[in-house]
Amino acid sequence: MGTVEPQVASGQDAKMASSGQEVTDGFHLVIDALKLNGIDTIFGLPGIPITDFTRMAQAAGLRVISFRHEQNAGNAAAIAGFLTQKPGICLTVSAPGFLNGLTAVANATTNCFPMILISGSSEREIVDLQQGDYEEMDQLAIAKPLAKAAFRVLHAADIGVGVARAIRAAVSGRPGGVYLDLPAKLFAQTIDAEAGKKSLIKVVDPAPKQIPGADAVKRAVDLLEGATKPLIVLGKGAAYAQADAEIRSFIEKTGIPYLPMSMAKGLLPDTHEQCAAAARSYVLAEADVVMLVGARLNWLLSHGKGKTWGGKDHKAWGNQKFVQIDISPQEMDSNVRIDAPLVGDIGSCVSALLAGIGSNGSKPPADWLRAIAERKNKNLAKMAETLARDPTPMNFHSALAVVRDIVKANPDAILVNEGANALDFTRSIVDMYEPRKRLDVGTWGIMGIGMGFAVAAAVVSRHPVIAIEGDSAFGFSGMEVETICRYDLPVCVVVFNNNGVYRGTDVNPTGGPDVAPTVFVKGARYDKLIEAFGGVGVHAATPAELRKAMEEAIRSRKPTLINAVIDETAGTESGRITSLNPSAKKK
Ligand code: ADP
Ligand code: TZD
Repeated sequence: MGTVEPQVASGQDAKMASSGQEVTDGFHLVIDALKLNGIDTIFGLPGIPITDFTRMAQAAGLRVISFRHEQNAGNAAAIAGFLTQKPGICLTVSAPGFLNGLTAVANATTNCFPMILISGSSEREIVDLQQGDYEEMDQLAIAKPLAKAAFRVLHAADIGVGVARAIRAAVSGRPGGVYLDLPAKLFAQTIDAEAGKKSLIKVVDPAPKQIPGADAVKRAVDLLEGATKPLIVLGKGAAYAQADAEIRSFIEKTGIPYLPMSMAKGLLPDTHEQCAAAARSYVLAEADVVMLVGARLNWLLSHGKGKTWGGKDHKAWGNQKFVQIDISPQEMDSNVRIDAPLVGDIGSCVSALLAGIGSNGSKPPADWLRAIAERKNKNLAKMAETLARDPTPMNFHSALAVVRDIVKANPDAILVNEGANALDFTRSIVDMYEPRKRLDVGTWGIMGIGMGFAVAAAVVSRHPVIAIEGDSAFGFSGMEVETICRYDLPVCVVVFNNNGVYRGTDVNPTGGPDVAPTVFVKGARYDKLIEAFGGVGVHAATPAELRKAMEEAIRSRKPTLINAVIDETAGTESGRITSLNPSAKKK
């Protein structure tokens, strides 16, 4: 191949080796490898040893979005991956920057979002002898248990392979977070330019289709066709798969009622007549055959058993049979028996099912549909009554009645959502109309995704973004309002300010000067925060004020933060999952 021996370039941009041979270096090879694979954006935070890398990437035409904290850059990369099916890239410095980004990698892996965390690292020989280098840490070893895969590149000639492996690991099969360790020395290594170019890999078919077996398809079709109370559960895997037309066609052709998990809302409009979300507890307990499409039977679905599913006690299984579509074979039987596992990518599986049911697919029995419609209408009427109230101060419902209207009028806007009550109420009150428009705390219920998700959603979609944030949740990533202003992103942050975590009413039982652990500064003005950076801050104490401010934010596309004053007594502890709090036996 005629490579020159790797050497450390003395200048920043060594183009010619002493022999006169044209050379390239690690910096340029990483950038070229990313570009070759269609990566156009990097989310990161500069510093040793990647500062020059960020400059060169920008000079090379990549969009480099700089954050104020790596966790937010990592969350941005992860959700960019979810939205685009291309791995989102997060770039950080060594040890502390790497660790800040690592939470996002772990969260991405947990949620099946494809991302690659690229971190610079310190001198291997010093790190491995633990001699105390600047930002010393064995990053690869630490990343391994939290990432779907982790790689290190030591030689410039291996950069192409390293990037290709990272991309494949992130997006193939079940997507996840990948770590790519790039030691400082690698960036400055030079090799022959031609050899470097030849060493790069444009990944062919990074997420190959996985076609389900014909027998597995038949088993699933038979089970569904024999059902008297069928139900489909759509998960965020179904949203990720971008098989929107196939999924909609299958649901409408079979007439089977469906339940969207949080981030699958909008795959079909929430107002679709087959949507059973408003009769959730009824359909989960009553259905006789349930087909899971890119949704796991984890805690969010009560592990497929217990009272939620019609079981006698918390360990008991219900009477339903399950069909499960998932790209991961190991997901099957993880919590209860899966009677008809359908392993493959969702597009291929749903297409095969569509072919399998043919044109004579019979609709579910009318009494099942009628029973669901009755519950649904009753619950929707009850909700409409609650939403119509106009209490002072605002509560979650009266504020969300506004958000609901705004989202309805702007169905292309992306809704980011975190908090406890602010999350649960938004999920149940605000209808979504288009796929992949709702981004939230996901499988872990993690706080802190808000501003990272909002930045990435605006950057990759160019649509307006509305972030509905509990005041506690907002605090985890709030400094990124500067980032939102800096890049002039069309993001409207609404802080549901009820003076604390869950609510603002706890008192210190000792009567001492410290407030209770869940309480924040009363009457805080989060709107002032964004004004410091030139954004629009609005203090909204009534639904009318909130509506006006949100309408203006969407219209103007200006970075906006609305401090929405919510009754501090309105929330409940941990929102809908109060029961997960261990309660002390000794009072
Ligand atoms: P939710 O929280 O919405 O219920 P989960 O994150 O629990 O969703 O489940 C998502 C599932 O989707 C994972 O088990 C993952 O393996 C699966 N998945 C992701 N992408 C695909 C795909 N393209 N085809 C099939 N399954 C997929
Ligand atoms: N830390 C992290 C990273 N994730 C978490 N989920 C928590 C802490 C615990 N937690 C929740 O589960 S919700 C929440 C915390 C701190 C905040 C709830 O308060 P809020 O929302 O102000 O954001 P509401 O609307 O007042 O309930």
